[in-house]
Amino acid sequence: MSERTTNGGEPVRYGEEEVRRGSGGETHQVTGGGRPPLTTRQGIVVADDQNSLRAGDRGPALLEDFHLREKLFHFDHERIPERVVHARGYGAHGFFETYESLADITSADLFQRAGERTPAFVRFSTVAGNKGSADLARDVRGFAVKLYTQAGNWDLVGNNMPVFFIQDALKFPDLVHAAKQEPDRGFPQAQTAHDNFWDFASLMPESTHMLLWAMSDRAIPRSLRFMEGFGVHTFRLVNADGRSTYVKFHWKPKAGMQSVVWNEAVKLIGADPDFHRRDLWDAIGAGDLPEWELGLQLFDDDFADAFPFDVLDPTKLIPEEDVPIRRVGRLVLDRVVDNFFAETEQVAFCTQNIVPGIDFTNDPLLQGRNFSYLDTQLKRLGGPNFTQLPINAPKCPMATFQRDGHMATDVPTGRANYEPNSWPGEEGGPREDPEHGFRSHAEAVAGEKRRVRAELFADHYSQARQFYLSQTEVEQAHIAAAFTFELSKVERVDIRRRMVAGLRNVDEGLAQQVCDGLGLGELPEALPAARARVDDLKPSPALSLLRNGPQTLAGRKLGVLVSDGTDAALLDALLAAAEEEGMTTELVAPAVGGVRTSDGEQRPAGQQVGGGPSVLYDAVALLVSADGAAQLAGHPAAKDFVSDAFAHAKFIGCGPDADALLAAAGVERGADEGLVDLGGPGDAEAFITAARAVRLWAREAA
Ligand code: HDD
Repeated sequence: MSERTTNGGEPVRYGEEEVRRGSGGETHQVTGGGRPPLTTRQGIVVADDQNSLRAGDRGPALLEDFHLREKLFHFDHERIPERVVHARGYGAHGFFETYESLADITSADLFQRAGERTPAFVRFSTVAGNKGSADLARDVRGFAVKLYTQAGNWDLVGNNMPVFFIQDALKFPDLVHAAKQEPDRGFPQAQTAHDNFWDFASLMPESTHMLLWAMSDRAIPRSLRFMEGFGVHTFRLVNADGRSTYVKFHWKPKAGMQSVVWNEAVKLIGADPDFHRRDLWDAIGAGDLPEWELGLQLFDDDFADAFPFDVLDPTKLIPEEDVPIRRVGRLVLDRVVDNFFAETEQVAFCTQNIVPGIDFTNDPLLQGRNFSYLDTQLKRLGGPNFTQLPINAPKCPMATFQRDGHMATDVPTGRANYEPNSWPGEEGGPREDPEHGFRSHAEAVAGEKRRVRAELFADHYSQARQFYLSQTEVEQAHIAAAFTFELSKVERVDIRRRMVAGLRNVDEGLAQQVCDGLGLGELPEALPAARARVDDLKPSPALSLLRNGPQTLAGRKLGVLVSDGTDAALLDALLAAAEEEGMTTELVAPAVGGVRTSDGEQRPAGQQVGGGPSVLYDAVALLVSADGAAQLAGHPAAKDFVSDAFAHAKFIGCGPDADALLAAAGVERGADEGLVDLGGPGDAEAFITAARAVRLWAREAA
């Protein structure tokens, strides 16, 4: 043990776990107790991390203080450019498990052996907002999957919507400029509810189908765990004989789909800007592992030729009813990141990362993406060696003659850094492998060099209409409300009118509702359509979120409002029923310290009522004592807890003594079947069973 004196005059001892004084007299722990010594980046052990080196007690800092300089230098360079789109994201590790061999349709190594697991990393994201924006913004969600296969990395860089705004990558910078904050004023942040976006969108009829998706509740998912993912483009699978099959990739959430309503999203943005990432972190931490099945839609040239749209057009989908989805494996996320920056930030996806057995098509959006992703990483990650970062490096053997560059961490050995070479054995380095190496599908290509779009790309409204007609009435109403909300934020009336004019080509009823909602007066004349609509497209029930809801509360969260004197038996019965269902539960109390229940026990709360609004939960219960109800009736946040849950069509379990609170919130006990009494035996189970519908949409329509 050693001792020394700080400039505060206090003795300090080293060796065992000790405390010492900084200049302000505060205490700090020093090394010992299993903690390693703090060092500089050069490995020099730091003796004092509280005071910079100065000449005299009150003198200037000294230039020779390498610890101070190194620490500030590194801090000054901590930030890297955020992604130009999809800046806000959250990732997790997991694996993909193959159900059955797909050797007949693809030679891709990961699809050869049933039961085989391939490590995976997934990053979910919003598109338009900056890195610090809120999770619940109305936006498309990125769904980027990196699969570290034994034959190299395969990145499936998709979204939670199966189509896209534009058909040609040349328009991507315009789309993103229009969607992000306006350049002169630097706002609005993380939303498309502004003039520039709708100006562009209304001038680009090809965006119509995607706009319908973006204005649907798909754009405000309840959880990243409860949304679908799509590879969007048509890709190819190629088997060992070189035979190609077209494929569309789908991720189907095992937990079912679920979104929030817009008013809820607005409140969630304030209540918890990290709602989605916290949910993912918590679920994985609790062992409730998020899971998706990989679905393939497989089709051939004959189908493609007969399909009324071009399968290379990324603004079109192929309805599941036309080409059924074959489920071929599952993706499970089982590990949160150790370090957000090292993994989630530094992960670099690229549509060009494909493996033998998978290939591109000529989708013009995909072709442009194939350039853009590699290019953007160079800027964002600062050099060509980002592939050597652990999160990006393949987990299979890798050997290349690419050398040097900024931050190279590989240490290649051997004399040859070129080929062909005549150095023998290992000295000569790797060689190409005609048998196992990647070969492009030998597609015949011919044509005049021109800037054109294929004729079938010109139908911008048929599938938009099909999507709209495939929705339930509730979903259709939400779409109309979303268009109305967004266009109401647009200042220029001519832009509002132009958009409504475009919507007339989708559905007159929708256009009329939006027109009325905007107070536009007369419906504007419909925009001319470049190609006549195909009007006999059958609705596709698979496109409806509500028709594919969970019918279970597993993985969902119950919020229970409690007070001192809450009936302990009722509370325990409810918590047990919820846990039996696979829900997580949280007590919301007047103070986070908790409440004393009727059995005299002190129960800590997860939230205090001001910080635990009902938007955080999928269902709520009011298990307050009569005194508690009376007190909370005067508490604005408690009243909102109840009235919001009601307005958001949630199921509400009403304890026997909750009347004063219900009345204060303007909610009548038993007014509909979503208000379930909790009091007698079996009530808790009955409440959970009823709440499996997740929302009582009839309440919204009433
Ligand atoms: Fe993109 C990021 C998905 C069109 C250019 N894109 C990015 C991410 C996702 C997508 C999920 C985030 C990756 C991550 O988490 O790191 N992008 C899509 C989908 C598209 C699409 C599904 C249409 C089907 N993207 C698209 C086009 C271009 C780009 C047409 C350019 C021509 N995308 C980029 C990018 C980003 C990106 C600028 C920003 C950060 C990054 O790549 O790594 O290169």
